[in-house]
Amino acid sequence: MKRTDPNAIGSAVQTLEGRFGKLDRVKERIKNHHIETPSWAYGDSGTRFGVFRQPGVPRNAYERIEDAGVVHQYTGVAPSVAVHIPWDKVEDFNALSDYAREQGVRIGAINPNVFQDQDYKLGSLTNEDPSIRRKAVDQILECVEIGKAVNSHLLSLWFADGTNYPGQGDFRRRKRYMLEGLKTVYDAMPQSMRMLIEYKFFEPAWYHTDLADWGMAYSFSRRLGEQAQVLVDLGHHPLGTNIEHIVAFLIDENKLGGFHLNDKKYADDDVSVASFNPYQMFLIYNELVAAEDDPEARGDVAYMIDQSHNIKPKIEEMIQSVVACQTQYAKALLVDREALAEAQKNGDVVRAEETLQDAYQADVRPLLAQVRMEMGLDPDPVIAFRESGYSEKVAREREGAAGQATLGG
Ligand code: PSV
Ligand code: MN
Repeated sequence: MKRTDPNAIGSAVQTLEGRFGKLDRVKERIKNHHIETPSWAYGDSGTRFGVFRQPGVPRNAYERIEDAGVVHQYTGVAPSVAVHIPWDKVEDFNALSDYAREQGVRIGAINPNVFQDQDYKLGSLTNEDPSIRRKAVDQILECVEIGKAVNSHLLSLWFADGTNYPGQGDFRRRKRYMLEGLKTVYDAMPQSMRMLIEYKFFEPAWYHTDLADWGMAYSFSRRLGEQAQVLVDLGHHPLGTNIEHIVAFLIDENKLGGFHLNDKKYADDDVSVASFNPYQMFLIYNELVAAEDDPEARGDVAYMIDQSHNIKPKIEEMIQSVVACQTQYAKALLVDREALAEAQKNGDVVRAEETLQDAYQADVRPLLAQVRMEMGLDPDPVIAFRESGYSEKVAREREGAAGQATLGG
């Protein structure tokens, strides 16, 4: 890790402008591209093989929000934090919300956890036992109320519901239970709230999951109404899936609600954004930017990170991930859309691909450094954070107390 040479930034950005034109508007858009970070990625996490404790790990919701505030302080673009209930449950959510504001952030998406309670072994909303289905609905309704209390407009739903063996459940009946439960929740939401429906094709259920893919999430969201949309978690697809195509399709249907950003190599690995597949991340952002540029495309997309920080120091990994999003977003903003459209219309495959590569291969690091300096931030957020001594400080202050373990991503 080397510090950016401040004297080299101006000329590097000028060179970039020589190739891509004036970048003032691009810089504005980068400054306004916000990424939400998840409270659960700051707590101790791990795998089914074990949880590794990290020094200074936050012990409760307040300390997780404090750490999220630090990520915002160094990046300038992570002003909200998603919470998971009951992991982040507190007596007084107004007080938690006030505390978040003091840390420079606000509470974002509310994520009900209906997958850990013993009652949910055979499902939550799709359980055959009506009293368990009701319990899950009530838990989610409580999250709607929390959302209202903290002025959050996002209810983000993921279900572990599914079966492990053929014959274990009736697919069609479970589908109807799911719709019924979602509808009860949907009807209780205020108009300002959006329901984001997340899908995942396996884990912890190994045979089938009740919301296995984007088509099922899309179908439920259509049955429910305009306030229901699909959430795309990048780790929740079979290997090789063309996620950018799904993204474009959902945008065109005004059904893309948001993302859980992360990366994967094998399964739902929950490793840091763009650590393995930066080109995929770029291609996803390319679709998003194309839609931002299209006056006919509607939509309000929530960009949220959902990762499991098991090995790297958590705050550093989060800063890296926010920067990784910014990097691919910045590259996507450089795509010459006119040239691309022309090449596509003319069937010029090589020129079309080269147009994307032109932007993807550009080094946008000096541009991001300049953006940060204009925002009054250090151009090198990871280094600046390391130099701040925050990790050592919280390691001392939070020493000895066992952190509250959460499941990452
Ligand atoms: C499930 O794998 C998931 O992606 C959901 O978003 C959960 O809320 C999150 O991870 C944390 O377990
Ligand atoms: Mn997720």
